[in-house]
Amino acid sequence: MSKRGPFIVIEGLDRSGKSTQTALLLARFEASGIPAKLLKFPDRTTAIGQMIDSYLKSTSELDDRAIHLLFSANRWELVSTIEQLLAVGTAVICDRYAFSGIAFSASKGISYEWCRAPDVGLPAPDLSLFLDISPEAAKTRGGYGEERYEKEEMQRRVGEVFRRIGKEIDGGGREDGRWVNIDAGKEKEVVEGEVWALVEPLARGVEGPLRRLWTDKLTI
Ligand code: DGP
Repeated sequence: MSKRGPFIVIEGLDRSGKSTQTALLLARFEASGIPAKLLKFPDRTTAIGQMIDSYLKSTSELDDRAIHLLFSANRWELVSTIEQLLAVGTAVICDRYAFSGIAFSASKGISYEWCRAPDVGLPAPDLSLFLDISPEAAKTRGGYGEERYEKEEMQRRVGEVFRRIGKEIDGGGREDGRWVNIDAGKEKEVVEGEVWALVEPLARGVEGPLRRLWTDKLTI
């Protein structure tokens, strides 16, 4: 049976270096001659993504649960693209995914289980890497921008939820893939090396079907 492409997710706090590291990871794939595609969530190019964009820029207001469901819908609308890429052996690298969905909305006080529910059944990454950085260190990297969540206290809460998610995935067997925390306070090149060391064993393809996130958490 031919292998499918690996599904890699990079998560992190704002200013943790996600965009840099996902771009460097894509370059590694390309240099190795392995087909790969970089996706970014939220994908602001779709109709749903444009609503998210104006919410993040505070040009529109939305109920916390309504925006949560839009973020989730924005992932669901890309599922067939992800599945098709993986099926033809292309690696998919995602800059943020469902874990951001839980982390940011639960940090506003919405229940963790409620936040997780709309993303149950999404394709499960084979490997999720969390770029961990303290909000203080993140702030020194040019400071937070103008967007809604880029505030120190919010980022602290978001980090706590991310660590909870990571523990649950680590402790929950292989169904939701593997989760690794990476110290993103280190030099860019060091982080890149650590990321590639974890990704390389999967880079040339993965055996077995794509799994689904948290299917044990909801009975339909
Ligand atoms: P980025 O384009 O990666 O800077 O992300 C934009 C902001 O949106 C960032 O502060 C994190 C937040 N975010 C990303 N995904 C989600 C999500 O699914 N739900 C919520 N509530 N926020 C998210």
